[in-house]
Amino acid sequence: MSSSQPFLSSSPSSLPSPRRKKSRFAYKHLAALSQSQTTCPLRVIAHIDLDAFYAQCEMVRLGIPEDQPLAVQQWQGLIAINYPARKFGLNRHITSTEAQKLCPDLIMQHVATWQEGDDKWAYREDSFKNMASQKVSLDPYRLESRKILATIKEALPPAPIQRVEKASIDEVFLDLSAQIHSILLQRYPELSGPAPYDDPTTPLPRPLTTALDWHTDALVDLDASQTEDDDPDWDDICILLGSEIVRRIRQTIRAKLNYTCSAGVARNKLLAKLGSGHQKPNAQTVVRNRAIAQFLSSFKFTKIRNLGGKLGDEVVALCGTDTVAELLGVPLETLKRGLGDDTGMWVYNAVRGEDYSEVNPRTQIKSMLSAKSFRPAINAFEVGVRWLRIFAADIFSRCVEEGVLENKRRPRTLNLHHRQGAQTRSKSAPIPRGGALSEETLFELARGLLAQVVADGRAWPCANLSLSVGGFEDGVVGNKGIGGFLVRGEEAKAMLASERMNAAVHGDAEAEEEDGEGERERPLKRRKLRPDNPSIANFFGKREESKDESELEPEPEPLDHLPNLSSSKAAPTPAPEPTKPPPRPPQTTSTLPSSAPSPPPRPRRLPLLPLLRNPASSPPPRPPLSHHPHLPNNKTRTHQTRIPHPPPHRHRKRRPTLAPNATASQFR
Ligand code: DCP
Ligand code: CA
Repeated sequence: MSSSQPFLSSSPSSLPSPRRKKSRFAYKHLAALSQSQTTCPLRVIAHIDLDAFYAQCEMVRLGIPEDQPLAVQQWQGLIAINYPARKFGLNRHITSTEAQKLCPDLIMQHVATWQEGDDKWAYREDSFKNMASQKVSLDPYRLESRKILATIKEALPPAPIQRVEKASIDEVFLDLSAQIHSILLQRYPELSGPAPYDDPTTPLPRPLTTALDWHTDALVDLDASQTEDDDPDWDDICILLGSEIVRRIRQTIRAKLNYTCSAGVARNKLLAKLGSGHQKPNAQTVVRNRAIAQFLSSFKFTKIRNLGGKLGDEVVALCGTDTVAELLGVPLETLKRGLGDDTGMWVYNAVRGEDYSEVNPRTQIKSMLSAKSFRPAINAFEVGVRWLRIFAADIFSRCVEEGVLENKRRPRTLNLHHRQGAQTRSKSAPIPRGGALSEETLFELARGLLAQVVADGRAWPCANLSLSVGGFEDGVVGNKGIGGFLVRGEEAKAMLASERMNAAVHGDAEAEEEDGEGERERPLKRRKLRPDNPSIANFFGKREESKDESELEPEPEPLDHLPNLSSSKAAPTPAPEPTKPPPRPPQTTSTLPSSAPSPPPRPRRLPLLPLLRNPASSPPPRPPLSHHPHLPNNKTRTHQTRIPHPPPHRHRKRRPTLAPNATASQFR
């Protein structure tokens, strides 16, 4: 039966039959919900993903009407396309020239750029012609991303109830379990008492609810064994509460910042992420537990988080199919034999909608990279130095966002990568700990590293240069710091004031961004990477397939025992850091969140399968599927639960004037 309609209440006033008084869930599950346990069968996870993010940023910045087709241009390519433009068949694989033919009314807004010799990024009308002398800046989108994240966090209760994981520049996961637990206890007093006889395995009383109002949510059709006449149980109610929370968050983002986003609400990250992409733009999809099998059966499994890349290819090769429906028929033993025990198990679970990965709020940026591919290649030290000036300014401004001026965090190492033909050379240096970190410090160090490359010989022509900082350490604001880098008391204040003054004088955009947003997390969009080829060349390569610039933030090689200006001459790529085998399937990410206390696996730095095959890397035991038994069919109704309607939807306001730094010429 289709579930596009909400549950219907056939006899709201009738009493539940005595047979149906017990829930499938027990008091122990309620307790697990309050602790956001990843195996809790009542768990509720949301994934929020901004619609056509960079394109929306430009539309909001420029005050462009919502129905106007717009694409964000990077040199001759397109990197984001709004939904009105997608109706004309535009996508990321076509050039700007082709796009304009398909949609003559298209606004193409070039991304902001750093220009050689400048100390600040800007929007420039002629950027698309100046690839050789300019470099893309994604700072405008990072700024908007931070505002959105702050808005989401403000709309939620404080930690530890709040659990928000920034997954990319325009995506977050929310674990709503603990918040939903407290709402449940308020709204359903029958749940608040202790378990009878203190036995946590006692089933909960059945909800006195027969009809749930899903508002405008896109509900996924139910599994064949389920009908809309089946009474809801607590998992349905939890997901409904989750969908209310998410709807309010989306409305707040829209009202405060004017962005639309899509969301998925489900019992885990895997399903929530599939849900958010299900109905785009500006919609949220609810995947109820009893709709999971039906929902998943329509997908290619390569759409599942972590199954999109090399692992997905391996599974296709092994099983001769790319559909979930067919993979369900492949025995566990076959998957284990072909992929290794842990990976096989993970794939087996994933296609059944099982995923116990946690929402990790402690992701923090671990490194930052600024890079440029030169076409044509560059041939002189002075030219390279001019680019290093830009890279240093770019990285320093991002370090400021990370809180270096307030001693919140500070990078330990600086790395220079230089590519000539097929050869990449890397040099690194420790960043001095005494005193304040400055752009000049980074620049001078970088220049020294480039000089070393040149001294080694065969530096020209250079096709790619990149500078990165890594090894971020947490500092402590005040007088107690780790290591000697902390600046103390009055010195810190003076330094901060002087940097701000400097920023104001030079119109430094980063100073404007010091706007009190508490969070400094800023991973970029996760990209699918080849897990068996962990080299940094992957990031460059991947990016360069479609784009000119590498704006990624790969982690530099570990440099724990750095000699002064250490050198890794003629290194083909930075070496991957030895890491413990992941206990769970990998996250394919090119951003570098570190996660404490249990870091998510970072397969881009590791050969995936050999590690996953390691028996020592067993995933946490999987709870039995009997957590989610089917309900017996019973149509008894009692009363209807109503959750207050959200405020009416606000429409995007048109902005009459162009924002500062806008490129107006293309605005029609
Ligand atoms: N992006 C990019 N290059 C890519 C993919 C994405 O520069 N190959 C940037 C531009 C996007 C942003 O990241 O706006 C977010 O990526 P998404 O994949 O989420 O795509 P959009 O947000 O643009 O569209 P959607 O509405 O499909 O999420
Ligand atoms: Ca998006």
